[in-house]
Amino acid sequence: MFRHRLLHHVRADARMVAFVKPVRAGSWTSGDTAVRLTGNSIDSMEYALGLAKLALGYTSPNPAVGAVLVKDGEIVGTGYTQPAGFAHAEIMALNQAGSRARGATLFVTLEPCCHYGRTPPCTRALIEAGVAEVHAAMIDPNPRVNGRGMAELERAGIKVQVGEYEDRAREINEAYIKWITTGLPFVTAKFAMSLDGKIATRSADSKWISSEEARNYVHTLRYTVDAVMVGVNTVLVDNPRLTARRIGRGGTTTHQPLRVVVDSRGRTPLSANLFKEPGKTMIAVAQPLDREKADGMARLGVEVVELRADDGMVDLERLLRALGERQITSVLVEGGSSLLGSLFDCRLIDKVMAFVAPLIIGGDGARTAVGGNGVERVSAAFRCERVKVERFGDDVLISGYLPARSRCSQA
Ligand code: AOF
Ligand code: ZN
Repeated sequence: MFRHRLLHHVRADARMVAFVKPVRAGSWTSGDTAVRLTGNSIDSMEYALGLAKLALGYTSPNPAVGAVLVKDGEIVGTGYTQPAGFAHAEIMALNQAGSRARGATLFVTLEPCCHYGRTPPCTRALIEAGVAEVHAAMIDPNPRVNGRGMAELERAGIKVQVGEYEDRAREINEAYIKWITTGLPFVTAKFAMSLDGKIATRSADSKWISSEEARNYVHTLRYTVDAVMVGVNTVLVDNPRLTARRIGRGGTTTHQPLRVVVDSRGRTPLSANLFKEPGKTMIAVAQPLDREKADGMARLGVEVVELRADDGMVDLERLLRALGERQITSVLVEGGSSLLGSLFDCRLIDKVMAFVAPLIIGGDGARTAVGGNGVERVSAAFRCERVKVERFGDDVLISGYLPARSRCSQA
């Protein structure tokens, strides 16, 4: 009976289930048995991580958290974070468990909050419900929580444990972690290139270098980030829409990331495709727009921000800070070559996602993925850590993280 309800719960958000991979193959299956769990802590935390992934993409700026309440080896409640301003994961699980929460063990992917934010503290609710034990995969880096949640639970006589699957929990909320601790969004450089490193031919044709599978996945990525960013050249040459499509029920979603165009001289035409799409657009310029363009942008509801750096271009670090202030926790940079080059030169990239397609384009004049100044010596190159390789059709996605270094030292 309960399992049935659980299956329902997981299926309730078909929009997400369609593209969220289970944490481990076989962790949940179709048919009568929704979830295979033995009630031990590893399986329960793994299940909680899967639930957290279901919330990714619509909780921002709140982290995506999953929670599982287990009593006598049986799951009595599950939940994941609802959109910002609505219930946290623990509250969802407690509501489902009702009186069965008394004496239960909670497995949660982030330390329960102990402060009044948009919602009341989860610690209070857990104590009042009589939960006996709390396992959190990681401490909440929010300075308002940061260990105080676990301490409060412990003071109330609850057994606490931190750290099961911490790396995986941190990966799910990597954007939130950076934003809440620095005020800057987590920046991912995404590009699709041929085997010889080109992102277009010498005549700027780029449709399509990557496989359909890879391009579909990009829509999923767009869905999970708060903003998508491109340079004005990409708008002028490719005229992209920059929306998350091909996902959700019937392949549509109303949830769209903010579109940001970096456009130092204000060359984005008012007729650009990205203005015709649902969702908001921001243009970052380094000099005031002429009157007509400014009025046109205002009519289109576009936010124009002027952030001039010493070199007369848009100050990218200030732009990221301005986005962070608008509660943008993650930015997916989709090119082109000069914007990515400037971001790498300023050391503002946190993660790289490079799709490599088995094509050779050739041509001295054909653009490569990352322009800018680049480094002088190979020993100074940006080397990714925690590298992962995945396949999308015949394409390969190589992703990895860049270690945090002092920012913009060479800009
Ligand atoms: C939890 N469980 O599922 C999440 C937490 O404004 P509020 O009330 O929604 O609080 C936001 C903060 O709560 C957020 O910055 C983070 O510290 C924590 N998120 N905490 O106990 C959850 N999403
Ligand atoms: Zn909470």
